[in-house]
Amino acid sequence: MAQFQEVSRQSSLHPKPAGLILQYGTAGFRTNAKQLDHIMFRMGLLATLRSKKTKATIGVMVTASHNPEEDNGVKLIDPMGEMVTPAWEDYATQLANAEQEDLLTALKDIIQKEAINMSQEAHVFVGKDTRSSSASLSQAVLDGVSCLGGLSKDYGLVTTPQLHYMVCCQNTQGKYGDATVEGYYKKLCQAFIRLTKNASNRTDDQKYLCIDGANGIGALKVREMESYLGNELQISLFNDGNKGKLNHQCGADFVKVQQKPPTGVEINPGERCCSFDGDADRIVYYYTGSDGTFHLLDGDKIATLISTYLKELLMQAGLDLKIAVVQTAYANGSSTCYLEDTMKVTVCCTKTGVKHLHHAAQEFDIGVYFEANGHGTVLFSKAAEEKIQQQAEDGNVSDEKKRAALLLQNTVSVINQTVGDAISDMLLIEAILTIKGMTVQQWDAIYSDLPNRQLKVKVADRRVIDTTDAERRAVSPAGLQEAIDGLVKKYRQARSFVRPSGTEDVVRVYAEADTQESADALAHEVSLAVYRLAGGVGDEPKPI
Ligand code: G16
Repeated sequence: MAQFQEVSRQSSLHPKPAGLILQYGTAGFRTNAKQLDHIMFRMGLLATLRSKKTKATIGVMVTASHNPEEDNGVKLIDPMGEMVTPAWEDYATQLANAEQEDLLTALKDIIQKEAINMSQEAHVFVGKDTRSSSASLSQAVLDGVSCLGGLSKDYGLVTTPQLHYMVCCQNTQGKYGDATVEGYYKKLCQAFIRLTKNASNRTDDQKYLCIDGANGIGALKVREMESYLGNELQISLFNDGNKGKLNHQCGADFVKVQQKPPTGVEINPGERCCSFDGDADRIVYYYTGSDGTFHLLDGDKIATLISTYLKELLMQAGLDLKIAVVQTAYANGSSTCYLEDTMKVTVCCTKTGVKHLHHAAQEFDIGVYFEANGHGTVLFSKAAEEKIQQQAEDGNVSDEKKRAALLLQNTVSVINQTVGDAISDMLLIEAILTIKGMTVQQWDAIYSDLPNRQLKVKVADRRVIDTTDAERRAVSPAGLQEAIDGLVKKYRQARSFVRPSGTEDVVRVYAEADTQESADALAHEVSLAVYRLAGGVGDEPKPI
């Protein structure tokens, strides 16, 4: 077959380093960019097969999100804008790891297992972030698509959630929106303006927001979007990529893990600030107090704000829809208590990775999902969207109910339901604060976080750690969980867990306790246990 001959020919231009083994992880393949050319070519092939199989457009995003500039990676996007299914993640790993001479066999194996009709048309959307390696790597994806006869559309520089959005728009024949970057801005900004325009007494100060763009694609896209926002939001953009390095001492991951403001941002006390990550699918908020103390509002606080707002609106609209919040083991214990005990909403816990949270959130009328690191969105079931629309259009309901239903309708439109999206989440949060007339300090005061600490430990092979119970308990190596249990008992209100990262070559350690000193001490002691029992390399972890 001519297509296979073309694959053979082109694959020799994108050779796999012999013996290199990579795994499709938490969010696709991710490692040093120098090792990824063959992976990108092969993911172009796989996306084409997935498109033939689903008879729909598939997305391929070249990005390593929060990782350092020298890394890169790739995420595959399924027809409705969601992450690719686990079975296809396995195919991705098989295809990625086939030695050069076995590539055609691995490819044919997938075609046969999935009974793919190779004469079916295929369409693939490709996007990339601002890393210097992204241009040639996204070309390798395009090469992979073309040699199997697939048709590609290269969106060039876009945020990850923008590409998810385009794929969904395309496969819903425009029902979700226009599959263009302009269409994305128009849909979100118009909804934002409709939400905020009637808010009374909103001062210029309240419209002011300081954004840390992590020196990445999010900064470029915020600049592009500004003109669609009218005067409703006044943005000061820092770390826009003009001089700083991507994700270096800035961005959502840095701010969340280090619990301090990013460099390169001028923050005045009390001012509302937010940070995006490298591909703009995560966001965290923060401010500094007049005494200089740093206050972080992470994914848990965002989920709480959004679910409180939605619950109130549903009540005002007279709609009986079930809201649930989906979190991971990293969720601060205080947030879970507040959501369950005070707000009385259902809370679920899943493994790390938006694909898991997204899946769980689909089980409810309204599923609010957020990882503590600021990655999340809200999903509305089709039935929930229909009920909201009926109530907004029903001529017989009271003005109050109608007003709330209209707000809900515009809230649905401002949200990118395909995946966590820093830009969409930011507009939603800004709208909620405006509608509720709430300051960032009042939002922060909804509950107080338990002091916590996250650390990384280097081990020879992080796969020796296996976990269960949504990653809250380690089942291997032997003795590790018992060691953690013993250490946790020494502190008050304490909790700790460890898990291998799916995006970096490290083991992550999380600890929380009643004081920062205790959380720090517990995180350090657990890190030592990991180092000793799971094959730590390099220097022993030092106290914080
Ligand atoms: C990705 C995933 C997130 C996950 C994060 C860290 O984020 O999309 O769901 O929380 O990696 O994962 P891990 O702890 O396994 O390294 P991003 O923003 O880097 O794509």
